[in-house]
Amino acid sequence: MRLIATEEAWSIPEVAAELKKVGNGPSQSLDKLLVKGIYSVEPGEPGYDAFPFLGGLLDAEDTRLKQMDEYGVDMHLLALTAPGVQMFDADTAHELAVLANDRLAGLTHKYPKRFAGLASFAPHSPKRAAKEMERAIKDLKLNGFMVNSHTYDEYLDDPKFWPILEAAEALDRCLYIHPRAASYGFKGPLQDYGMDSAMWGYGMEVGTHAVRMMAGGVFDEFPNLKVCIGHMGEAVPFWLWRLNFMNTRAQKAGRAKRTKRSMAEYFQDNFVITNSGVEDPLALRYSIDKLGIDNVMWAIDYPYQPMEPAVKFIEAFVCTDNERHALCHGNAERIFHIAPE
Ligand code: VNL
Ligand code: MN
Repeated sequence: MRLIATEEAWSIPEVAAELKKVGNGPSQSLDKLLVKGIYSVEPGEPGYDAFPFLGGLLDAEDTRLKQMDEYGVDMHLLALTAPGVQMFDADTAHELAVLANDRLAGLTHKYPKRFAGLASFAPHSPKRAAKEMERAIKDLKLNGFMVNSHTYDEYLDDPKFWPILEAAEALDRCLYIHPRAASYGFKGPLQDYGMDSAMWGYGMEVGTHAVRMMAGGVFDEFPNLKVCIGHMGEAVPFWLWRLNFMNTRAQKAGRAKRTKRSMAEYFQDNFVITNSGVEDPLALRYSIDKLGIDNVMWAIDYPYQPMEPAVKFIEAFVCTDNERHALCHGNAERIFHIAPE
């Protein structure tokens, strides 16, 4: 069975060098905890071993491919790791997104059966971002887009970002919303006990982003836009019944924007999810039964998540042949325009 892993993190030295500056700089963003840990702590300094990911992020052709061979992973859908270019100033962000996209396309063209790629863009300048998105698909033949949640505390339901959504819809490519740490106004109680991280804060941040987009009527404006969220849908599938019920009530009470369709319909038609970093068979079964098998894809979240257990998890997952085909590669091929074998 062809195995395509759909949320696989990667980086380039130029972005790592810029993130090192962020880690050593005055930023008050909650992302700084992770960024400093990965990019700014030198070997031997305290905390160096807490975030041992830089080697795995910068490597595609060496250890990563060897492990893919060892565990039978055919393909990684790579994307520039969070927070991507979104902590940089607008021009630096744009230049590094262009560079990362070129580098990523180099890998996907060198290894067309092993790597596919989600393009980066700098949301700071939405029109310029839309042009880079077009270049990434039409010239570089990349497979879709990734954005790391908020940009300077602003979310994609804000019409200022709509040129980006318009481009994704027009290019017929999925926009993957990956976590980063919570925005400034959202960070208060997440600052303690490691809750800023993938443990809890990341899911709250992206789940909130997805709900903002649905409640904000984004999909009335862009009915064919496809958004992917990872980590088993960042808990949204589990909330869906109540979201739908309460949003309907809030609309009647005049507290929520009147939308053409319901949240249940938007989530069904405009979202797909991956199980990145969640190896829980009950959660996967629930998500498939709730959303439909066409809307769920397998992912590892390498190198933040080790490859071997993620493969063992999907191999052991009890499902029909049809479901396995969809989860392991069929949906990824369709949604990310990856050539079938
Ligand atoms: C972590 C997990 C970080 C998954 C990630 O991106 C991620 C983490 C920065 O465990 O810190 O995609
Ligand atoms: Mn990830």
